Amino acid sequence: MKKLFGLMCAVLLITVLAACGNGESDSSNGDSGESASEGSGDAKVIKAGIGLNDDHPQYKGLLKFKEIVEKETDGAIKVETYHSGQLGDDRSMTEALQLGTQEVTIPSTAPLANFVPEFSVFDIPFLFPNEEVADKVLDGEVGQELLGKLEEQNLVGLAYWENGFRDLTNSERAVASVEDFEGLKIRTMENDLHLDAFKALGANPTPMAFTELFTAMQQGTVDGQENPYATIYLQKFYEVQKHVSNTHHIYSPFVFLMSKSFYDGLSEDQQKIVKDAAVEAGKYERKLNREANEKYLEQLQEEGMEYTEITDEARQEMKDAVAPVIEEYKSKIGEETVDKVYKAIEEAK
Ligand code: KDG
Repeated sequence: MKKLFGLMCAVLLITVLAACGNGESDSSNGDSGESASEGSGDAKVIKAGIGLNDDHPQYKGLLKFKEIVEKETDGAIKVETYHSGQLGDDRSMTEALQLGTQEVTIPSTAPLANFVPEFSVFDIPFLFPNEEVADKVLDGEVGQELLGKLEEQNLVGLAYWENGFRDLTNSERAVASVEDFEGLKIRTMENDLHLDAFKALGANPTPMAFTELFTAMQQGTVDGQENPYATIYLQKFYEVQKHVSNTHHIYSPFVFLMSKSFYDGLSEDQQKIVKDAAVEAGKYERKLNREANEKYLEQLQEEGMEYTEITDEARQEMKDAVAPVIEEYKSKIGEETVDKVYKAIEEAK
């Protein structure tokens, strides 16, 4: 009887120890190198996830955010960083922020328009002439006003970062003019304006999460996609895509998002630290991203991609083809927001 009791105690002890061990390794997936439970004491933990990989300027910016926040709060806030969609795609991570099960994500504004329709103003093709004008508009009054609208969705928009001007790639043919879009199966972000703009160009678009894109191109479910050169290069899309054209059809901003319930639980000092850190890390990310976009077109060609230059005339034809779609969407986005953004662009030029 005594022996049996001893054996039961030993089994119980082993089970308890194994359970503790599991808890630690489960929570140490992040690249922070330190798990939420391990060594962080009473620290608040920010789980921050993005869709792009750890070579991308977006991830480098996120590491900068982590460095600033952990230093400025003396370790009272820890940041765990996750890349490559380890925590989900733009939409599901944004929903996790709303639920309070994740604290930070940095989606493109395009999928965010499913939460706050006014964000679709940045999906108007050929809206921004260059990055400098985009910075002024986004960091200025109308850009900040749009960030404020996120609160109704239980989200806090701390800053704009940069994804950049989007360019077309595909595995079928060189795209030099509107006619070349005919029938091409193009993956778009999950956004109605993008979808309708590509239909107007004659393509056959499919909305899809970024996390599914590489496989879809590899398996031929889609012929092509559109993203900035940095993403095309760093995500190795050249392995499954042959042609690249400088369509530059949309400038994609990123929004640095925080869960509102987490943000509201921070002290005022901590709120200021995370806000300033998101802005500071964003400046760093924009700089890295611009350097990356400048050099990667050449490297894409070195990897074997064929580059097609879009002439001014061809770009004008593309603008004409999507003009009715823009007209249609003005009321869906909200005339007031569209007018404010157009005005801010004129002033910034
Ligand atoms: O981390 C951001 C990415 O998830 C995504 O926004 C990238 O531009 C993108 C796309 O095409 O989905």
